Amino acid sequence: MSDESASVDLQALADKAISQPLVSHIYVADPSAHVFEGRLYVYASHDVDAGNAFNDDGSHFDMEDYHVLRMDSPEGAAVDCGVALHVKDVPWAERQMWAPDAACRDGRYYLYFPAKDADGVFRIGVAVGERPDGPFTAEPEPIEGGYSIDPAVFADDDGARYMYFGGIWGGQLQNYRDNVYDAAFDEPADDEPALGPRVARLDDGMKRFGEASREILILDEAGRPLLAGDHERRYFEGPWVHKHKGRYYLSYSTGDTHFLCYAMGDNPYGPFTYRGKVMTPVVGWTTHHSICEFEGRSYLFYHDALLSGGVTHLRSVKVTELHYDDEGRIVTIHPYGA
Ligand code: FUB
Repeated sequence: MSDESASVDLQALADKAISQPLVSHIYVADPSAHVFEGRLYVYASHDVDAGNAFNDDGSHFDMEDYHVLRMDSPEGAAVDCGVALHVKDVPWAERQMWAPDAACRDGRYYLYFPAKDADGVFRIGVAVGERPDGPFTAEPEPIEGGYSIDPAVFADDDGARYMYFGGIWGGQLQNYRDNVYDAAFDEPADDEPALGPRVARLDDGMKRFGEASREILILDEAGRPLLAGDHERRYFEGPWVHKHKGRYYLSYSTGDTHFLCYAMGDNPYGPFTYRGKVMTPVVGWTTHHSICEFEGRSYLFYHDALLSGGVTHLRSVKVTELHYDDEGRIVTIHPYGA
């Protein structure tokens, strides 16, 4: 994972950028947006420069806390609600507070987050608060069966909540098979099915899985599993599930090819069939998003590294409207114009 933005004409891209950072006094990334109590809340990683070397493990993403942004509308100003949770207040976590998400049930709010434990293994934890912007109090132990990175919680119409998670390379998903960890496990060969994200229904208490997580299958349009060598389409990290006109959409990052892609399915567990790109690459190595409806319109929350001059671990959150065609396909967004 290297910083590939050095040779890019950043000023030309800045001139054509379709959106501006929601906040510019700090760097924030990995936005998970939700409407709670009639307002938009964006749960984000808080990027800092810890001085670590760039590598494929993502050691340069060494974040310590989370900030929540609040907006009255997608066009309105974003208010930084301050620190919602710090790694020093999470008993089991050592470092690298990566992409979070949040959910609400029965008037309480739950912040879900990945971090490395003392053994350098990513776990997924939960912290509980009384308000959408926290503060949140972390549970003493990570969620049993929650591992790797990038938790995203989807609330279905029947009230069930599902957590999607997992990311390869620095996110360590390749070290698991059937929920068993072994550092010797690796990515499948190029001609084998790619690893998919995991999904598990949360129990009603929201702090545990109600079942063992299972892998999600992503198929190509001919019904065959996407292959591990298909880097333009295969799952890498950053899952997000939303529903539109009764169909389930799984969107995600392709990592080293820097696309946001999506696949469609008929239920929360999949399989999902690949349908195309949500967004073409942004400035910076990572691309990460969420999709949120507000007052009948759909919005894509995403990040890029333009404000930092292309420093890949110093990112800014942005938002733009997202559109569907008549067949429910997402119209591809070009962050710096078509
Ligand atoms: O912010 C750290 C990691 O970068 C996230 O967990 C990934 O999704 C990528 O955005």
